[in-house]
Amino acid sequence: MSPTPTPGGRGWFITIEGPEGSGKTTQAERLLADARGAGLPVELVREPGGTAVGERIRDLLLDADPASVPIGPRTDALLFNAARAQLVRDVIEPKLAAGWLVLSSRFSDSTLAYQGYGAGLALDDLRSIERFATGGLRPDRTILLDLPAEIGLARKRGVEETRFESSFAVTFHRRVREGFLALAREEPGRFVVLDATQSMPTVADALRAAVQDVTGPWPLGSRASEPTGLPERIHR
Ligand code: ATM
Repeated sequence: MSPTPTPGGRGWFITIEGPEGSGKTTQAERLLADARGAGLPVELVREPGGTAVGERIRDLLLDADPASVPIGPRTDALLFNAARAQLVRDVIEPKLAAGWLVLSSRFSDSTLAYQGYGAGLALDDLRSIERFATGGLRPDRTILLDLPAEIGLARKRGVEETRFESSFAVTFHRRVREGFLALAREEPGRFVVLDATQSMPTVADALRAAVQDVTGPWPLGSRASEPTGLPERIHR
């Protein structure tokens, strides 16, 4: 059963996860536009990033320059979580407290998939760091845009390549994909897995349905229909 929105209550935290080239950015932006169009107070953030310090950490982490000093997986795990801690504190928690729908392109499951399943760090250790960084915040729903590593990497080749595409072998990316799928199997109530090889509009429809299953349908059932003035707080 879908949770019913409570007037003046806490918002919803939805994360979009998936391997490279799964279309997360495009889909997240489309969902944002749809939600805004329906008058929902909504915020889209991306990881790593979303705050001034987070964007600086992003530059450090994703620099594809082969001459830069190699970064180890433990450093990766700590830096991704450092950016996450600031994002949760400065953006996600305040918006949720104000009743907004918060969409995040990647969150903690990416650390488990990339630094855990991909790079081999212990999942228990990563979960402890995550709890410390997020204060225990968990997504209400996670949509996994799933596709084979080879297809995703081919889609991204030559376009916005980061260190993760240029320095990690396809076998790493296969483990990442399998990791995401294993996480989804562990928590079927939180995850919805979508086949990201389908057409963009098909995935967009399924993604919106998965979100509305949590928030209730838009605009009916959304806080936009309540006389609270919330739509005026839509962040543009
Ligand atoms: P985007 O492609 O979503 O911008 O993410 C950048 C990279 O950061 C992505 N690389 N690839 N391929 C996945 C990686 N990443 C991690 O390794 N751990 C994390 O916790 C996060 C949030 C991202």
